[in-house]
Amino acid sequence: MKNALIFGVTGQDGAYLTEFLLKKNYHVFGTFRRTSHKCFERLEEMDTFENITTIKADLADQPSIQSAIRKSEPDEIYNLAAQSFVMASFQQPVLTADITGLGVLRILDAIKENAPHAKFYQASSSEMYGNYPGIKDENSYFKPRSPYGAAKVFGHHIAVHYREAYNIFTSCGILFNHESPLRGLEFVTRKITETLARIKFKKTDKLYLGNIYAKRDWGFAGDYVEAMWLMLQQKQPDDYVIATGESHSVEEFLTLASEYAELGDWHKFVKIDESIKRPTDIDELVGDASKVRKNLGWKPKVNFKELVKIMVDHDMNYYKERMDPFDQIKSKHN
Ligand code: NDP
Ligand code: GDR
Repeated sequence: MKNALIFGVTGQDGAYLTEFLLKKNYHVFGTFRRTSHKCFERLEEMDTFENITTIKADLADQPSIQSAIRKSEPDEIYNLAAQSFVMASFQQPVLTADITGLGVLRILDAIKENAPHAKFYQASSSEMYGNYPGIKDENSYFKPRSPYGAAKVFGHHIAVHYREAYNIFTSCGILFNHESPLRGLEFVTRKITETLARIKFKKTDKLYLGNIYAKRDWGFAGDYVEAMWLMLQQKQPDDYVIATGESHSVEEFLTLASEYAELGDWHKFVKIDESIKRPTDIDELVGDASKVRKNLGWKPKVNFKELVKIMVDHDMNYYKERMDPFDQIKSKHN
């Protein structure tokens, strides 16, 4: 049985990766931060919480990182932990640089001292490319447009440096946006599907959005965690773009989701809020995943339309199940 240590097990990708690794019979160790509220909801929703070993660690705190590595004796380490919300990185740039950037270096240094033979996965991001035009691959230029993107560029380069300088197995997945019913509520896709469900069940009547013309290459998180694992099964470490190769605007996502939710024309309830727009945004991101397709045999299974449906269905069901029994009877007869 192999041991895997996941930094950031409580996040969206942490939940999907945990499920994936448990099915492969790994002993999964996952780190969490001390909080004043519950933080294992996603693992509980996936029914995996009881099957993993949790360890308290914060990427700001070197001793706790070292201790997590020593306790778990890992064969594989996945760093999914980050301040991952781009908008928040404009408001908290120093914290983002510390956790999303320096946090990677703290883990790498702890690996060098305590587990030099462990294989390490770094969650790099398409946000590193910025607004430079064209389809992006592993050789494309990085020109980040946010403190988050800049921190991820540091994390990426320092992971490559530890590979070259100390012979540590570090692989970076340059992942484009990937979503799911477990996506954080502030990210635009989940914000749309969750608010549509609340509109449907009369909990609210407005959806506030920012730049709806931005285009992203959106895939399904459940597909993307397989690529992370595949990268660590190779003989040699390397970097791979993980993407679908298609881009769609926020407006397209909104239109499809609204139609599928049978809410009709979204202009009736969407308001554009200038304060949600970022000081600098990226107009379009689309990735070329030929390398991972050719070398590792990975390809996405869920397409854009299916992704929208999965997310809308999940959020509609959530509110449906919690509907007042009296309202349920009324809605059947409407
Ligand atoms: P989430 O925001 O859902 O999860 C982030 C995880 O990091 C959570 O477990 C969070 O813990 C943890 N974390 C935050 N701050 C700290 C800290 N100081 N110390 C330890 N852990 C911390 O992100 P995703 O699952 O969506 O993404 C996983 C990784 O992949 C991230 O690094 C993200 O930047 C990157 N990425 C994501 C993409 C996407 O489209 N989803 C695309 C490209 C890259 P807590 O629950 O306590 O907040
Ligand atoms: P992103 O995802 O910044 O690409 O980062 P997000 O869903 O936050 O934004 C995507 C695009 O939608 C526009 N937008 C809005 N965004 C949010 N959050 N809320 C809104 O109301 C809204 N209206 C329009 C944004 O301006 C942007 O252009 C995600 C994160 O998961 C990162 O961690 C990851 O690295 C990248 O994807 C790849």
